[in-house]
Formats: sequence, C-alpha cells, structure tokens
Amino acid sequence: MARKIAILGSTGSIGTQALEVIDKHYDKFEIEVLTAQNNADLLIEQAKKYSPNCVVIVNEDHYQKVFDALDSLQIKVYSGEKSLTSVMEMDSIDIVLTALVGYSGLLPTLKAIESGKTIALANKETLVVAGELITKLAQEKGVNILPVDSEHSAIFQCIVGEFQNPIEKIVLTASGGPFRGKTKNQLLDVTKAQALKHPNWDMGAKITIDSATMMNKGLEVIEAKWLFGVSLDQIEVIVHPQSIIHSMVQFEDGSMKAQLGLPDMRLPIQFAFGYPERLKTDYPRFDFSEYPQLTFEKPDIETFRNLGLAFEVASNGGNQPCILNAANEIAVQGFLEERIGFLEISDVIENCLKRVSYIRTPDLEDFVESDKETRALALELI
Ligand code: MN3
Repeated sequence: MARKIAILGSTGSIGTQALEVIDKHYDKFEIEVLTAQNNADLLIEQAKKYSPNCVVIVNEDHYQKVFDALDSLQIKVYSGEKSLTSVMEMDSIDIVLTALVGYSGLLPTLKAIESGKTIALANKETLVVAGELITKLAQEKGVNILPVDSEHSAIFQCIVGEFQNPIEKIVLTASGGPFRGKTKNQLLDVTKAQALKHPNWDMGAKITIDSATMMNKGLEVIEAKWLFGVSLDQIEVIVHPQSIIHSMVQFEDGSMKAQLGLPDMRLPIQFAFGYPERLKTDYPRFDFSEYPQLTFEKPDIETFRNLGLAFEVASNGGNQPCILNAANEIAVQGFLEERIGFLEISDVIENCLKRVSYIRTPDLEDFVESDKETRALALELI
C-alpha cells in the first residue's frame, strides 16, 4: 500500500524536491496534505496535479483564491496558522514531512507526533528550540523521527544496522559556505547577494544565510545531539568544502563510517520516505575522477561567531537555544532586508542571549513566551 504523505511547506525548496521524489515513485507514495505559507499559485498547481485530500494556505488573504480554484475538485481548503496544526490529526496521514521555515514548525510537529505520525524532519529549528520536549514525546508515542537534513541523514545511514553499538563520536561536515577563509575585516561589508550564493547547495534564503554565517552548522549540532542522544563533546564539526562526505560516525572500536554522494537533497528526502528500503534512482552518480581531492579543515569559530554561540547555548540548555533561534531568525531577516550588516547578525543574537531571562526547565508555554520576547527585542536591535 502506498504511504500517505503530508508535506508541510510544499512550495519551498525541500517541498518541491520532495514532490520530485514522489513523481519518480508514484506507486509507493500518495500525497494526502499540502501546505504553503504564501505561494497560492504554486499550491493550486500542486493540488491539481497530486489531488491531495486537503490543502492549507496559511496566509488567510489567499484563502478565497485557493478555495475558488480547488472547490470543484473536491479538495478541502483550510487557512490560518491553526489549521496547519489541526490537519496533523488526520487518520489517513502516515508520514509528515516538516519542511517549514524556522520556529513555525514547532506546534504542527508536536501535534503530528502526538497523533502518532512518522516524522520526516526537515525543520531543524523544531529540535533546536524544544529538542527535549520533542524527543520525549516521540519516545512516549513510539514515533520515528527520520532526519531529512543531509548530515543527519548521513549519520542515520551510518548507524542503520548498528543500533546496539554505541556512538563514540559524530563528525558533522560543513561546506564552510561562501565566505570560508575570509577574515572578520573582509566580512564587514559583504552583501546579501554574495551571502545568498552557496557554493554547493541550492536552498531557501534563510538556510543559505545560516550557512554563510555557519549558524546552520550550529543548529545542526543541537539537532544531532537530540536526534542521536549524544553529548556535545561527542560532536565535532569539520569543514569539508566539497560537500561529498555528508557526515561520519565513529564507533567504540575506533572504526569510522561515512556516507558519501553528490550533494542532492532528493536523496535524504527519499531515504526518509522509503526507509528502510533504498529506492532505485537515476540521479547523477558521484565520480571519483572528478573529485581528485576531498579536503578537511577546522572551522574558524573566531570569525564565524555563530557556531561558537550555538555550542554555548547548547551546553547552557534551558530556553537558551530557543532565544538563539528566535534572535537569529529576526537578525537574518534584518540582513536580508539590508537593515544590518553580516557581522551584526551575531551581535543581535549575543545581545538577546544576555537580555532575555534564562529558564532552566522550560515547558511549551515558556518556549512560546521566550520566542515572542526575543523576537520583540531583536526587532528593536536591528
Ligand atoms: Mn544540513
């Protein structure tokens, strides 16, 4: 029987690539729910092609347009932030791909886990903000969280069949982004256009800026800690500019496993959808002769302060990762709107971490409150 999939964020970079995966394996997967924040036109086009049970257009201004286009096709149309969460209860959904941007993924993901759905996790911010809450709930409900982030998918692929063997160390690879090797001085006046030009991956704007500042790797450290139940000192970040090794795991005998391939997000998406089966593809294959050198270097956390900040908040715990995430989302937005410079992104985050009060054991309400408070403060700072 085909697995029924809900895609949260179907019009974004991960969402559209997930649909490409489904196009190639339409006998194995069926689209049950599609959702979009603003892109009504693409959502309508996707709904006409995949005939989901329902769609959600989060921005209510576009509701009527989507409704008018899909009503005659018997596709239910909902709107608003709350619908994103309530559709997660639908019995017919098997797998939820969480491809929303940032904090907005938290509540729908919690509801999906509560409702017993398998999670294909592309929204790392959810685990950054509330990793303990999420992983506890998933354990209680017996829900699998399958990583879609390429590094975490790589780690997962390394430990499949090794579940009884403890991990000694995780090596998270980072491309280093477009500004690898630059000094602080050189970063002072880099432009938005330069920051949006990632050398290896074609991704959404928010994650591309996060890659340039190396915050993305910081968020991934926290994501890995929760996904694989390791401590921070078991996670090492190494810069690997070719992005061919997607990450590595070292076991207690000293042996190391790596997962390699061309950078292509369709692979981790498909591995999560098909798990434990590997589905046949005709995607381009890696050719060693085209990559005579795979190189590695230590990350520069002096210049790329965000990575150091992420390690700090991860070790402080409580609501600090939530504060870091909220401040980062606003600061990145501020940089994209050319209201602050590249290096000021870290200033905004550091400032928020100092000024928003620390909560050692936050519950969901505390996270919602800390997120709100931090956003307000960060907006004042940019
Ligand atoms: Mn990644």
